[in-house]
Amino acid sequence: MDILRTILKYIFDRTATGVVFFVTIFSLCLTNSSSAALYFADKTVEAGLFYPLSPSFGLSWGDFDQDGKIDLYIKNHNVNLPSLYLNSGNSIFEDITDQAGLNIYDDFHGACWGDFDNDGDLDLYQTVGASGGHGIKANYFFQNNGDSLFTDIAEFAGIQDPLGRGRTPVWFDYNNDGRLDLFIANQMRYDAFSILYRNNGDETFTDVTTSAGLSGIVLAEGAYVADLNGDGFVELLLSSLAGILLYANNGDGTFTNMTTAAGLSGVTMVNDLALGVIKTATWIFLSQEDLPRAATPMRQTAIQCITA
Ligand SMILES: [Ca+2]
Ligand SMILES: [Ca+2]
Ligand SMILES: [Ca+2]
Ligand SMILES: [Ca+2]
Repeated sequence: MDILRTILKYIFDRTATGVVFFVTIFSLCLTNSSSAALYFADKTVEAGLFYPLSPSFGLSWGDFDQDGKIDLYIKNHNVNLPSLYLNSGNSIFEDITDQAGLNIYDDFHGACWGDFDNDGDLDLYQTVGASGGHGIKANYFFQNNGDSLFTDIAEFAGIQDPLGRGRTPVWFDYNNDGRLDLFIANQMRYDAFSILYRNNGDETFTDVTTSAGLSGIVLAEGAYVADLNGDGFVELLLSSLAGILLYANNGDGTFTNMTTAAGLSGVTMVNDLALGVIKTATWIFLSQEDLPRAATPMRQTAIQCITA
């Protein structure tokens, strides 16, 4: 566990500051002995994923062509085109960004895969930073055509969110109607808060942020979902410059801010976090930072148990 924790801290410390200049892929190796060793080997070059001098700003795994092999999408911020890597098998990836129609240069931040139309293939939502939060720039929603080509339908779907300083989108079915809904964590723009879109089932969405009790979230960095209390409805957990924010799903289309009640109000400046289960308990792994970023390096990675 110490090894995993060290690796997690290494990844968090770098992805949270947005200064990853190339993608590194670690291959997990296990021996067959009873006292199996655990170690990782750098396979970036052999896998065809070496892309120097490109701030990745995160990545998203998803088997978009449904061949059973998980593929990889990397955003590359606004320095390079994004990269869609097709998993060819045998641990080799092929860059098919151009063929897929994703060769669009923009201020890309978080992206996530989700089958919003329940046709079996993964679609891709991509946020942009809206010119540092001072401009108007629509997000992208790439519908999977099923032939390794994608079409931007964000305008038709009503989920362009052009004012939002997009950070992290996440797909989840908040109302348990069988259709994936979309939450977007937006940061530091007081005329464009984080937003929840309900999936209408006809390839369009409706902004339900206010009626769902999620209005006014302005400092969010990351968004994560899990059914933390086991009632069948998914909770929303945010990393933000104001700390961790926990919104419990009430099961009726609304959420309640349970941050303080859950004992999470004392955590500040959370840039990124991950949920994990260790010995049946759910844990939050998080990275924090001090501002201004240039003046103070990342702080510690904290680990906190929120359920017994
Ligand atoms: Ca695949
Ligand atoms: Ca789909
Ligand atoms: Ca839904
Ligand atoms: Ca729940």
